[in-house]
Amino acid sequence: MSTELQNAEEAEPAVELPQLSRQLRPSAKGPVRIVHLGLGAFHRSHQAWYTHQASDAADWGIAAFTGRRPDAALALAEQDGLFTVVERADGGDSFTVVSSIVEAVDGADVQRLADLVAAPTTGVVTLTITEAAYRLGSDGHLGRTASDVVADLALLASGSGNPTTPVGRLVLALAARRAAGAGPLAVVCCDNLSNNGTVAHNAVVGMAGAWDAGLAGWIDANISFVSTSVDRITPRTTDADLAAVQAACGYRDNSPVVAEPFSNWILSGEFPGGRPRWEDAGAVFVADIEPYENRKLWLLNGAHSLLAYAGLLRGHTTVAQALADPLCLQAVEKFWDEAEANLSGPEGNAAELQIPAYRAALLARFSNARIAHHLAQIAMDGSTKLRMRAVPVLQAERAAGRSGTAAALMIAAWMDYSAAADAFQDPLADQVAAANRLSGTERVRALLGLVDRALAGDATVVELIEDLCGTFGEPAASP
Ligand code: CS2
Repeated sequence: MSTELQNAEEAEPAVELPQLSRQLRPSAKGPVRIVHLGLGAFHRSHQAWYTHQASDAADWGIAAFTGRRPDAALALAEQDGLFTVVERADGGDSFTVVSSIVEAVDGADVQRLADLVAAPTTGVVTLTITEAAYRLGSDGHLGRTASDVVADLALLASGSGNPTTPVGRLVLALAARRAAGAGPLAVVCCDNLSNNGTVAHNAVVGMAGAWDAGLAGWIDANISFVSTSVDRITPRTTDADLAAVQAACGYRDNSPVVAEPFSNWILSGEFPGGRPRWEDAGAVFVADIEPYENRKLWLLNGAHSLLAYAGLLRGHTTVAQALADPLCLQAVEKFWDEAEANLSGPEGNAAELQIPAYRAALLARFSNARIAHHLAQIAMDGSTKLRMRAVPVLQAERAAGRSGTAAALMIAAWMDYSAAADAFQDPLADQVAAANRLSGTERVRALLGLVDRALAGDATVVELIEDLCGTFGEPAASP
């Protein structure tokens, strides 16, 4: 059931969204068949939006659990799970009320999560828990030394108390499903990681196995980990966005989400517990996802990270502003050239990926000045993001006998930013701060080691990155 509210005249004035919900949802809410971890703006503009548009949406209600923002559940629950997607194009906004979320829950309610995951009606678990939340070690498996992972493993072993990491919570919920004999389901990772299904598998089975080998075996036999490439630029919602929805639609929505009109979802894997007809909203199912993942992670996300670090060092605030700076734009174009040289399509042919058109579209998407996409938001968790966005391109360039200067520049910009930033959010923030207390080559080697140990052992790469530091501005003096 979709309601397009194109302009103020069509909407009734001053209606509260819960009241509106009775018109939008005259029948009972759909049953929960999807459990989501990581209720944030991106989940609502992407997976919830695709599910809402599926022709069988009425059968596939979503119960969404918050991660870092428990208040998001309260705000959404107060309006019956309904929220507005504002599609913000260069030429104006359009508004859709999305009704696929039927339950919004504080992530700390692990009992509710376990009950829902254990229900035989649940067929899909989707994840947007951030790249850093998988606690990936440099070997691609769960790093078991992070303090919250250690604490969750102790909790699971003792059988008392609730895990706090999303992976720990999911492991406990899957144990409940096993105990209930509810059978197989699909875990669909929607975070920006290469081979994200495998990453999710390794994290979940890694934590389960450290607790109970039988559970790890059951997960391997019963849970399908689907890989996806997800795409929709979704900046943080602002008070001005709330006011814009009220002015245009005539109702008060405390949880709207703003996104670009473009969206893309490519998936690969099995759905043993069924799934909504996401293809009705344009989702694509493929056998080999890697070429599409690399295209998106390197070209879109890689350019984003480069613009974030370079742009912030040069005093810019948003993606559109950074892109308008010739020095930043030139760095992006050069990085794209390097990335493109290492991309190939599913049949082994780069032309299949239509990269020139993809690049042109990205330039248009990034320059949408009506989307205030803050560089500071993209800059977070760089030590993890660079592993997906810069490292593979740099490695591929080195393997081809080239320098990989543009990819190295992204890493150098991150290093400069890490020393200059007032607020630096990263899972390895303490180690980054310690590395920044070193100087010269030692500092560069230590920082690079946090991103990729092998590259840090390559003296040529360390020297290249050291030379590139300072390109976008000098970092502040070490504390
Ligand atoms: C961004 C992504 O914050 C980031 O790191 O690069 O969230 C990006 O906006 C999305 O992947 C777009 O699909």
